[in-house]
Amino acid sequence: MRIDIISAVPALLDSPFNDSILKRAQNKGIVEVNIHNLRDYSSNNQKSIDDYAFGGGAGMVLSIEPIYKCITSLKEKNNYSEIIFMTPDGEKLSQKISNQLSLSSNLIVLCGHYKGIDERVREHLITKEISIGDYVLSGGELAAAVLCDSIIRLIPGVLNDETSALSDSFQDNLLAPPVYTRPAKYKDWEVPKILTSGNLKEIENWRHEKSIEKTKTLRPDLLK
Ligand code: 6GU
Repeated sequence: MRIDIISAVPALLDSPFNDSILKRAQNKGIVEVNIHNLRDYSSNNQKSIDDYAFGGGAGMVLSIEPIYKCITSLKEKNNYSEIIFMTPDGEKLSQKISNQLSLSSNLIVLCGHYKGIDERVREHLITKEISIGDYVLSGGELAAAVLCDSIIRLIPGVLNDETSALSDSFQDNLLAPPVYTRPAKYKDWEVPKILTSGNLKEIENWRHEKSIEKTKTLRPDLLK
């Protein structure tokens, strides 16, 4: 998979893709992430990428031209399953959406910034709009990093233990069970006995019960 992220503040995307699982996925050649600076597609001398809103009002609006030029040049070279715009008024991100997008060939992810974006971008260039929750961020970059992380970790071969993405919280509408590691006793705090029993079948049952218990308590809405 190839992911092209278009941003007015590309520096915000540096570290999430240069560490840990997302870096390893790229090093293994499973995913190629390219970050594009919108300013490189500005055609005026000042390298501006935004302008005043028609009809007045506070705040600058991202202009259509640099975005059009960037998206068009990418589409000439690659085929994309979706051209996604990160925006708080998009569809709320869920495990289901991430699962679907992880099966894509290639994706373009456009980060919004400032007050808004020329609506014609959304009318003519974007195929999907995604929000990461009901709160407002200063820009789409952090949201894009969240989206890409949730997608990339699902691609086969990215996680060492292939089953570990399947046992994540939300994959089966259940929260993940608690986990423990050594020491089995720390001060007065002991690990549930069953986990050190070596009885794999019973441990499996215990984990499933705990998942249900935890979901009932913390997220009963998931069980509906
Ligand atoms: Cl995708 N962008 C911004 N700016 N704010 C958000 C968001 C996205 N998702 C939730 N809040």
